[in-house]
Amino acid sequence: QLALQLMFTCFCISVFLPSVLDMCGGVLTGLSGVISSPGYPHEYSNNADCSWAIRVSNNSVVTLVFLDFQLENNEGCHFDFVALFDGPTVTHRHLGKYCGAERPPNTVTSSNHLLVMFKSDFNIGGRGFKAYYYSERPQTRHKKYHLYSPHFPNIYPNNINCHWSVTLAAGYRIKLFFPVMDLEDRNGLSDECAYDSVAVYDGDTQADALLGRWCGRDQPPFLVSKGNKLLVVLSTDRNEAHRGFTASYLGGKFLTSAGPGEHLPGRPNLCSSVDGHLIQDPRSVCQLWYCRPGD
Ligand SMILES: [Ca+2]
Ligand SMILES: [Ca+2]
Repeated sequence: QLALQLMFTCFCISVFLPSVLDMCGGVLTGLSGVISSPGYPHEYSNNADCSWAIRVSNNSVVTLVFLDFQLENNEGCHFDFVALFDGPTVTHRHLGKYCGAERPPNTVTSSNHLLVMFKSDFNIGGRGFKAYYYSERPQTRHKKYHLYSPHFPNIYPNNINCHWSVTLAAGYRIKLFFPVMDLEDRNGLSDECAYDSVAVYDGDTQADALLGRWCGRDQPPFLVSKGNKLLVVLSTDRNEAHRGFTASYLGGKFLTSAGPGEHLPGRPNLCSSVDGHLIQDPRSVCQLWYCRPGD
């Protein structure tokens, strides 16, 4: 019976090294769960070929979050890689292919299926990866989401660094605005937001394009992401704190088939970057945030 069970649960047998039998992959149907490369956190085997088919309840979507990631690096990820698909099979939309040591971004599917594939080649390994997934109901239409600085409307703490990372389903964009902005004023000499500031990045890391940095009572304009991710970072210094900020955002999709930042079909001089194109709400939203002591 054990042999039979192995046949069903073990998608990943190292063909070239018969002595190494790594179990990996499978069908996951829980509301949430953890997956990791074979042998994690020890080095994964060569010639691994694992597939996890994640299926959550109908009308829910899957969010995948990587906790740790270290694979053989190679431009284009041809040797060892993790590939994600927006559906139950590899014929569905490709959500990303990753290798190296940089943690892949959080990924949200557009349906209740996610396929995670891990492959390694014949040599050079790494620690592998560990990730968890969870399912959630897509949000209702025209829902607005909110962020608040810590303790708002009371004064925020000194010496903190807070990150809000907003991820919508692939294909959706984020429109962000700040109804309340009340931070310590800019440095009068340098005219820069040198003390406390809110910065917004057009992606999920501070290496992505900076959309702006604000402080005092400067009201940021409406901001629209190029892709489905935005990062909001609040940094405060050692003294003088104010009420902080509130931010609200909506998600939406473009009317045209042009991707974010692409030219509209037949309109080579128009880029798809206008607020008015936001017409539809995201199927799901993922908002993670944390604060830690500042530098
Ligand atoms: Ca390898
Ligand atoms: Ca301050």
